[in-house]
Amino acid sequence: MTISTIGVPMDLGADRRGVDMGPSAIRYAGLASTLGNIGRSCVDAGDLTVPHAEERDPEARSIEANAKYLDEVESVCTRLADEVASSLDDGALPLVLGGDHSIAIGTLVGASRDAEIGAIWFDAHSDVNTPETTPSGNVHGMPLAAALGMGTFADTPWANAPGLREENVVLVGLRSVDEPERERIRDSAITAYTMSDIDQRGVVDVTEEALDIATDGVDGIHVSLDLDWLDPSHAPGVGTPVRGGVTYREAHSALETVADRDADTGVLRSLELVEANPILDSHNETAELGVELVASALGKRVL
Ligand code: EXY
Ligand code: MN
Ligand code: MN
Ligand code: MN
Repeated sequence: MTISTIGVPMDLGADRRGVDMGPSAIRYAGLASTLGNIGRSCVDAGDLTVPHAEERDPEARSIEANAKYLDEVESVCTRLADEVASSLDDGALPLVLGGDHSIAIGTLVGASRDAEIGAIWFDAHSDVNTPETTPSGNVHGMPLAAALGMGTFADTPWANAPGLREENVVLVGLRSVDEPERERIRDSAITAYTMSDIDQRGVVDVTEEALDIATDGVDGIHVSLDLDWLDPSHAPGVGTPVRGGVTYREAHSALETVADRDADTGVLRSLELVEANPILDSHNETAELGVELVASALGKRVL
């Protein structure tokens, strides 16, 4: 299956410059040649246009303080949803390159437009804040809540993923969850594995179970890989690092487990790599790691 790369140079959801350079850094790290080397054909659809913070009226910004730049996020995510849906229509596997994690709203909406999907969320954070609960106003802390129509996102149909149900959403590797997010997860049908679960059971066992839950009764799954899932010692180039994340080998093992399941049952429909910030990185190592992990998810093996 052809991989269709879609770049989204978005930083408005993180209110932080630098993460908008993520798609460029990931391509520079050798994405196309790496995928070519594992025998995957790859078409690059280029980057979506994303407005810059400096083009915005500061007054308008403060009005939207509980969800900064939500109008811009809507505009970008609506275009991204169309791109993702059209890649899938063409029989390709969309690979979305961020940018901050707010873009997952568009990916999930597009991926579930004509299908029932599950989602596995590899992330330090749970990303289920809403404008009522957010401590930062940053939409990259809200994409799962938006896609699932939680809180005031019930009133923003553009952000709701039509074929995604809480029952098929699995968070893996949590270690930074805000109190209102904790309650929201408890009250929902979302499954969540913390770093303690990974410590105790091992990352392969946890990922196998996550795959069982995400794939139950759906047409396929979306895998969203936030680079802050990894320990900052391996992935320093992210805007919201949290100590105590997965190691280099654990991350590869998890994504190889996804690839094994995909080889058996063809479950992987879409993939996303977000939060690489080259300004905070050292010699582009976080983007390079991201490329390696994408390759593992898409079937790279040593032998
Ligand atoms: N929970 C915090 C907030 O909502 O502001 C931090 C969210 C960071 C989100 C990162 C990208 O995963
Ligand atoms: Mn920019
Ligand atoms: Mn995230
Ligand atoms: Mn995160």
